[in-house]
Amino acid sequence: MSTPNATTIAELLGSDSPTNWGKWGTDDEVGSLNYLDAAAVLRGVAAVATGEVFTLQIPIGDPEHPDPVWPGRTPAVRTQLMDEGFFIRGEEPEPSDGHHWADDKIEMYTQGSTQYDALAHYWYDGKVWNGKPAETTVGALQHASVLPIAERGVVGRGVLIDVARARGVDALAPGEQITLDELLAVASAQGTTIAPRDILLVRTGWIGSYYRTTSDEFYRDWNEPGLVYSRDLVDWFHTTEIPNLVTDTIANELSFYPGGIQLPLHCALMRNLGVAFTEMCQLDDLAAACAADRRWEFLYTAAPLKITGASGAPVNPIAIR
Ligand code: UVW
Repeated sequence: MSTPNATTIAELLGSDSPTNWGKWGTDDEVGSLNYLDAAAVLRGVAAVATGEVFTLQIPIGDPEHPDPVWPGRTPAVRTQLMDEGFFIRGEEPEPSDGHHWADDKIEMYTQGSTQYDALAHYWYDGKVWNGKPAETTVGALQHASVLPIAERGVVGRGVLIDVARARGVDALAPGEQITLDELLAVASAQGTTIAPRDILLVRTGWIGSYYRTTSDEFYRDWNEPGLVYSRDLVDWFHTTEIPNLVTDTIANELSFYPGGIQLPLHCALMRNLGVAFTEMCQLDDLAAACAADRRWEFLYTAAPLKITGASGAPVNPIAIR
């Protein structure tokens, strides 16, 4: 069990934290996404009622709002490499057939926008998802990179639990915690059943707040609000067979704990249970539509970019109500 006053992830989680290692074979790289079988896909399709479509990605490379990133990372930089200006300035020879074109490139962290984490993105005790050695991450993720998630795709029934709306705020404040009890109470107040194998979307309003404030304000006293570690929460994810946690924060959970512990749910859910993490989704418009007709279930679909060996990859998930 967990050690009181823990200062490491191993102490906090204890030696009996549940795992799904080996459940889908020793070489599995997509973990709890295996729960999204054909029946789960059809349950998602059955949740579509009105046909409204919501894209959940935040913009990449918006010069007005540099992409929000975990401190220490830098926002994406899009560079224009070719456009009409090159012809106007005589820097590009005129093609004989009259065609002109535009080209550009992006330099960015693979974790630097709305993104899927690879299951081997975060670990403790020298082992990543499914018990593979942490040395498999050296140079590139040889096991459980984002590529197998990208190749598989993610489709299922999504449910949105709108904690910010339930609290009557635009966004939770830094360091505010969401417990399992609150998550289930909000679901109940919404009249939403979180069924086994549902893709869980939790709204804090946090990323939406980035676009309404200054960078200084957003990054001040950095401690993202979100789900807080408890053994009950981990057991609930385990028994409810949640395949995918989707939130509107940069790292999907409360950032920091006493004792210097950072992001323990990355370890308890992603590394141990194989729950896929989708981070930095813009959920505000979807939430408004859900609140308008009090229907928080939908078809959720996503496929991150296929980047070999990467610890994450950008994605533009789609929710269809
Ligand atoms: C960190 O790794 C700090 O967070 P994320 O999962 O958002 O990349």
